[in-house]
This record gives sequence, structure tokens and C-alpha cells, in this order.
Amino acid sequence: MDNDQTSMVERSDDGDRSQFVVVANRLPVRLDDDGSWSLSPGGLVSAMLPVMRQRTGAWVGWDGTVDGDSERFEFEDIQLAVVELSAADHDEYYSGACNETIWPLYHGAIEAAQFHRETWATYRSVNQRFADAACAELAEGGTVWVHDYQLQLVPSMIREQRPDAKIGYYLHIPFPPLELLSRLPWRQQVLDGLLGADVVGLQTQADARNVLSGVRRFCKTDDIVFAADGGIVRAGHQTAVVKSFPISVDYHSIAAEADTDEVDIAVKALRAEIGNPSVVLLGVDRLDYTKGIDLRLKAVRELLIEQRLDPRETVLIQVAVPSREDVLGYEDVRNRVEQLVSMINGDFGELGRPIVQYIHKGLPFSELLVLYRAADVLLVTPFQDGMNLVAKEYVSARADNRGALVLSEFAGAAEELTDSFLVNPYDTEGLKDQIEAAVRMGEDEERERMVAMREQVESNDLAAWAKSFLALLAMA
Ligand code: GDG
Repeated sequence: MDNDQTSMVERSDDGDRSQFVVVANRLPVRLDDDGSWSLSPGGLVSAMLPVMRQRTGAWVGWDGTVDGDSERFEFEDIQLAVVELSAADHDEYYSGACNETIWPLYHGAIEAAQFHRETWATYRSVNQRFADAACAELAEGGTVWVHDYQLQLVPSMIREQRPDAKIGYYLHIPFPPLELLSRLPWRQQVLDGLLGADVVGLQTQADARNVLSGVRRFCKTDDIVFAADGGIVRAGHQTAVVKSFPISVDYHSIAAEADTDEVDIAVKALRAEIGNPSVVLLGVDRLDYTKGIDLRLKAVRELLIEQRLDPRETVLIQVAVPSREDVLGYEDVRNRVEQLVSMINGDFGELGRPIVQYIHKGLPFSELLVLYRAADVLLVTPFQDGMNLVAKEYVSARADNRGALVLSEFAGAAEELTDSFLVNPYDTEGLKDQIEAAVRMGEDEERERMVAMREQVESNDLAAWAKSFLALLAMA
């Protein structure tokens, strides 16, 4: 991580307050049943924890408990400041406004988005509490970095209280095009909320353009300048830079961790355990309807039916991490996925030898690395996805330059990983063709594609992402 950033992230003499504060819905840790804290899974934590480990500062967020009474505490030298949620906040802000309104709308409305004035009122009030907690942590003239779709109103709420602060905002999911954004009754509030930041970061250039189109259509501004990867908005005394910063992974640490004798031994043992098939396909996702898990199972099933994949030589490992089980749409996708798993195994498996090895739980990251190294083809087929870090982790882990990536055009990663097998996940025939092409390609092509993708991720890794965002924010 860049050393010249450290001056602005030192813990200050300003009482207990910090020069660098991250604000996200969730803290990087969760409370386990036995009362201990462990890392909470998901893309935002995977990305931000290494960034925080390189600096001193505070992280403001919810600890995952409802009606809890956690206080401020320290984890791996990070000051954690807890924002409490009541049962009503959880239902209305988290399950309701965040995950039944914004999440589906911003992911292309593949599930119907719900619009309820009551849940939106709670979204506002909870955002205000996060903003207040952030201001309480932030030292005079400090930098605050607000994250993700749960906290879109927080930048302007901080700006109101703390004109001295440098405020950054980063959205981890896609930002919708005008025709979808327009449906949101609170679209102007959201955009005004974001424009409280000095820098508004998005995953892709398309997302940055969508924000600017929304601002042009719905906000009062003095001036908007458009550039290739974003633009600048001026309104009154406030200037916001809106720009794409494709998020990434810690390439070198993943590459090193995946390239050891222990991992080699574990990979051989795993492949032997599943019957040494010639083709190992892999999916790793939160069990979310945006990820297209059902779609890839359907494609694999048809390839087996059409004898384009040999059931004696094919295994698909699907890790589906439980997620948001009480939110609308999640039980349905779980049912669809599990029905397809049963159909494939029932029709094509043998006793003791299922085709789909389905794991409905989170695994330690060290085990994910073994899966990444063991898989001939990774299937990443979301209908819509901000970036998809799993794709970049897989590429980083393949120090052997082997393996292939089937990647949805609608994942942010598709803007960068152009040597993958790109697919339109809505096109089942196209998806089947690309899976088959990835399975059948020769070794030279496999190496060529993997080397190119690894170079891409190596030169645009997580450190580069954080550095470029914070450098621009420092100039604000
Ligand atoms: C959001 C956006 C965007 C997964 N299973 C296990 C596990 N994981 C880790 C992976 C990866 C992360 O979770 C998943 O990240 P993704 O990017 O694939 O997806 P989301 O959780 O939806 O993340 C996404 C991201 O934010 C970052 O901006 O890319 O578009 O939706 O790091 O390794 N980790 C462990 N066990 C598991 O079983 N330990």
C-alpha cells in the first residue's frame, strides 16, 4: 500500500478521533453463537479489510445483531464503532429499503422492487445515525470513506455537519440507467445524498455515466462536465467528481497463498476424492438471485442431456453461501437452485458419485483457494453484478497459468477480463457453447488467456484501487 497516504490516515491527537474513518453498513466482523467475533463474508469486507490493515483508523458499522448492546471495540488494530439496529430498523431499513427496494432495482429489476414510504423513512433515519456516528469518530480535517447502497444519503448528511471533512463514497453494486432509476420515488434524495461527497466512485464507466445522467435529469446543478470515465458536477459551493474505480483483489497475497506445496497436495487430494474427473467446473457465490446460479445449472444440465459433457468425467462444485434468508426472493432462488441440483444428480449421478457437489455454507478462504486451483473452469454467470471479486480471485490464484473463466457480460469484471469466455447469461444456448468451448480449448490457448487475465489483475490490484481513489480524494 502506498506510503505517501499514511500522513492523512494517522490517528490524531484529537481526543479519540481518527483522521481516517470507513463507514459501511456492516462491520468487518460478526458475532458468532459462542460470543466470539469472526470475519464476516462478502465482497465489501474482502476488499476493505486489506485496505484498513495498511492504515490506522476507525470503521463505523452494524455488528449484525438486532437490539444488541455492543460498544466500541478494537479488532486487528481497527477501532470499531457499532451502530445499533433495532428489530424494526432491521425489517424496514435493512430487509426493506436496502434489500427489497434498492438491491433489486439497481440489479436490473430481475426481482420486482418494492417501494414503501415507511421503509424509506427508516432508511433516512438510519442513514442519519450512521452519519452522526461517523462525525463523532472523525478528527478535524479528516477523511471519511462511505460505502455502498445502504448509505447513499450519508455523504450529504456528513457534509452538513462537517464542512471540514474530505468525503469519499464508493458504490459496490451497479448504478441503474435512467429508465430504472426513474422508478425510485426518492431518486433525487439519493442523488443529492451522493453529491455530498467530494469523490463518488463507481465500479464501471457505465455506472459512472448512469449517475451523471440521473444528476442531469433530476438535480439542480450549476454545471456538469462529462469525461470518458465519469465527470464533474458543480452545485453551489460543492464540487463532486463522479468516476469509475474498478475494485480489485490483493493479487500478490492470493497468488502466494495459492502457490504452495500444501495447496498442491490438497488439490490432488480433492480431485481424487471426487473421482479424478477430467472436467471440474466451479461456482462460488452468495446464494443470491442476481448471481445466476440456477441459470448455469440449467446450462450444465442441458449439456449433459445433449452428451456434450460426459457425466462420468464431469463434476460441478457449487459453493452457495447462505445470504439474506429472510428477504423476498431469496427462498425462491434457493428452491430453484436445489431443485436443479437434485435433478442433475438424480438423472446423471451414480451412488457415491454426484455430478454436482453442492455446499450451502461458507468455507475458510484457504479452502476456496484449493477449489480455485482445482477447477478447470470457473462459472461466473450473474444477471448483473457490481464487479465480482470471485472472478478476480480465481485468476490471481492460478499461478500455474491454467484454468478458464466463463464470465457474464453483466459483471463489472467483464470490462477488464476480456480474455475470459464472455457470455450473455440470458442466452442459454450461448452460455452452453461458451462452457463447452472453455472445457475443450487447447493448453496453449488456455495459458495465453490466463496469462493475459493475470497481468490485467496484477497491474490493477486492490492497492492500486485504494491508492487511486484516496489520491483523488486528497486533492479535493
Ligand atoms: C459485492 C458486490 C462486488 C464467497 N464465499 C466465501 C467467501 N466469499 C468471498 C469471496 C469474495 C466475496 O466473498 C464475494 O465477492 P463478490 O464480489 O463475488 O460478490 P458480493 O458479495 O455480492 O459483493 C460485487 C463486491 O461487493 C466488491 O465491491 O464485486 O459485485 O455485489 O471475496 O472470496 N469467503 C470465504 N468463504 C466463502 O465460502 N471465506
